[in-house]
Amino acid sequence: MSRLPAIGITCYPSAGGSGIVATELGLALARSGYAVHFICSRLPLRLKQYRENVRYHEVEVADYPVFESPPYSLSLATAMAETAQRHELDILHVHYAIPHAASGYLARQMVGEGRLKLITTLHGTDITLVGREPSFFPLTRFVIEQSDAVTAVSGFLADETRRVFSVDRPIDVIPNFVDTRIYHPLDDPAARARYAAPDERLLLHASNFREVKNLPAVIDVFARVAASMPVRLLLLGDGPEREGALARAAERGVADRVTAPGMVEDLVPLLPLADLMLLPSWHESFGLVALESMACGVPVIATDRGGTREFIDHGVNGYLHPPDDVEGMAASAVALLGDPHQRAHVADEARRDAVETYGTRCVLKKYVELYDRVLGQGSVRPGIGANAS
Ligand code: GMT
Repeated sequence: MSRLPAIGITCYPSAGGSGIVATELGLALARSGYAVHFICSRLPLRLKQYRENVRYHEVEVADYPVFESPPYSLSLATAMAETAQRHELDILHVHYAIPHAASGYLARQMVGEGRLKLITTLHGTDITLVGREPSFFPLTRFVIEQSDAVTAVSGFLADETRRVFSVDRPIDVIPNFVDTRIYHPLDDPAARARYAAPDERLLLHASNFREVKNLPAVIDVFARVAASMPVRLLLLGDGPEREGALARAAERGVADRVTAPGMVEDLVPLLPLADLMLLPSWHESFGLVALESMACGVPVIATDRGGTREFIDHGVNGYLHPPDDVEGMAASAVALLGDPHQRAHVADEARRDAVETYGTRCVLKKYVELYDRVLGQGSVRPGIGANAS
């Protein structure tokens, strides 16, 4: 093949980490000269403006009175197959197993197995929660086995996949990544003043406010820290646990110190304003927002359950605690915020690790190597990722 491979990408278009990783991967590939075709139910959040080498194909889901709910997965399979044939796609790279890998499998069968390769990237809840639902389990296992390659965003998730689904196929571990030219430390006193006074420390949590994010711990840690120093909490995002979290803040007597603007499309200008990020999830297969915070020079106190252990080194570039160890997390927060020298040191380490190991260019190279391997091609082409950081 003399041209660069053409890649179809399917992901959830919402603000979740899997959609962000998939979109940023597609954009980085496009900057490197690949033809990238997004095949999604809606325009992904970060794809709003025109970009060279990027095409967007919206899945049209037909409804009909006999359907209890429109069969999105089948319309997606059709859109994938048609896009693959029309634009000579070499690879379908699907993000999140359910239902994308199943639709991808159907599309590959329609196009012809030898002509289209299927790569499935597992992101976390597709394995740890959704995929193990009895009604999805056999299908999830089947598509994991049938994909031409499977990647997981952490060693933890790869092990979990093998354990839960009893599969022994190779799973490539390719971590989340961050564009460190966009996510970087920023001193913006005027913006910060909207959320905290100069003598107050600003804590931050950003998520989809699902149960797995352990919002009660965020509030309880914050309340404990608030008892020993002037602090504010910025809660970014929306989801089922948001109201409960605000009610808990009122019960703990800290509601007037919490700002919760709801869903924000762009975390870039907000993350660097914080002094500390809290991510005490019950488990986190990677924890993209923790990495984005680190790139902004914001230390993170994160759960020690899951993939966070693979990029956070406790006491060096952040802190790890069991999700129910509210006291331990509060103690780490108080110690860090009370010692500006230590905070600056941890922030520097966090930024350095984000840049050196998890920048777009480092991780893009791993995906490109995988594509080459799956297509049976030579080594990485020079110049890959030249426009990425
Ligand atoms: O965190 C979520 O619940 C959203 C979810 C998603 O699929 O968008 O995030 C998962 O994928 C991210 C990107 O790979 C990871 O950084 C998150 O850790 C993972 N979430 C969980 O494992 C809970």
